[in-house]
Amino acid sequence: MNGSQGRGAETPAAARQGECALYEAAGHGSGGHDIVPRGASRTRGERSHAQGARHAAPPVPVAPEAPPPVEATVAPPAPPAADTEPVRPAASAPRPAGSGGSAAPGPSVPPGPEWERAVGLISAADEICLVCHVAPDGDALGSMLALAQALRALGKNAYASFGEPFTVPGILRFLPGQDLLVEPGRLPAAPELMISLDAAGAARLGSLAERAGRAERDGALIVVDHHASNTGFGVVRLVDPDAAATAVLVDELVRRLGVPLDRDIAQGLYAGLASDTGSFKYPCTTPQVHDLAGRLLAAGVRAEAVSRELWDRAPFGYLQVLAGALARARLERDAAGGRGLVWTTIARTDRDARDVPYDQLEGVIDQLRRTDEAEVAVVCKEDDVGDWYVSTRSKGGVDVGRACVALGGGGHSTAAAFTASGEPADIIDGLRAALRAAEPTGEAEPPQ
Ligand SMILES: [Mn+2]
Repeated sequence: MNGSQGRGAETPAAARQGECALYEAAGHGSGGHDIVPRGASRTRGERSHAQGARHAAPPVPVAPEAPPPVEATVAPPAPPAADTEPVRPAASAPRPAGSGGSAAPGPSVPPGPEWERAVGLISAADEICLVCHVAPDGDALGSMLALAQALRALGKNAYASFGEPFTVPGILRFLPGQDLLVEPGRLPAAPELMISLDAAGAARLGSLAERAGRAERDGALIVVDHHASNTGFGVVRLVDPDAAATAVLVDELVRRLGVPLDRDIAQGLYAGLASDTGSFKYPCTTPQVHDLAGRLLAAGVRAEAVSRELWDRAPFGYLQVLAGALARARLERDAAGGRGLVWTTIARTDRDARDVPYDQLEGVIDQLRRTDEAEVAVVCKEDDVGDWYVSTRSKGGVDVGRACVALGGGGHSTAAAFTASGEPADIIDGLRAALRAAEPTGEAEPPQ
């Protein structure tokens, strides 16, 4: 997977249904990141963001405690976030209000036998490698580190990793269990068991996809995921599109493994749950989600502290870049079939002037999409190599996913993205045309 066109798409089911899915987990706004078109991955320029980590967090030491062969030292500051984008639906198809119960996510996952098989494989293995999708968001990394710590509590040699760029996003550096992270190249070559978390397909594992494929051939790959687009990889598949987050599934797995939720494990799960529900705002926020959140708080998680790390902090330079982006925003009432389009741009020079790395711009779209007069919101962000990553959101009346797919990207009907080169004005011209071709989803929000 690679390619400058589009990024891996996360497509949690929830999102598809208008739920939560994945809006960015780690983003700044409650909204979420962008969507990531499937299969793509930002492979250029991410490293360069490294120095601007969101908080001046110190590099994350990634040295395994266990026996992994390594002494990895990762840590670069800034996260690559590009890809991480969102997948959470900003507002996907709204679920009927009050429909709380039914489609609630929950440990309803796959039938019992899959859980039993998973527990059996884990119990029999001493060395277990956990992997999550590239450019990990709060659900991917939080779920992985939570499970890694639970496995460590069971006495397993657990290693956790993700494909390059191996950089923990700044907003996720508060997550406990990072001492279990190992650079992808230093993972045991042939672990007894691999567990993939929050990845819809092996391609989303980036450089670790091949290793996962080998584990699958060896009958040693468990997949824990909640994307409706999951490709069906893995030998044992704990895949539930109705789960609000992979963290929901990990909670169930940890319970079945008999590991009590301690504060550190709960912290990772809470980060995942909060991320993929857009801080408990998306339609996937069911009673079951709050039940789990309640248990996590009871285990010692401080909600305000996690929320602050995930959403409520940013360097002053970010506010200045945001201000510029909002000042440049254009409202085109006639676009998007007369429903309105609002768009803006953030060039590399705009953020360089404020020393703001590319990966810190994910929350901008969440401000722009608040515009009452526009059904569609678009932010064109220039990355460090000069390509433009175009994030789009709709309120349900226009299928931006279709438009973005037509332009080489991907995503959901209400949140999608694509990558392009050239001038922003030309890119928007192309998007306008694609939006005209995209038919209404029939899920328009009620007029305000
Ligand atoms: Mn997720």
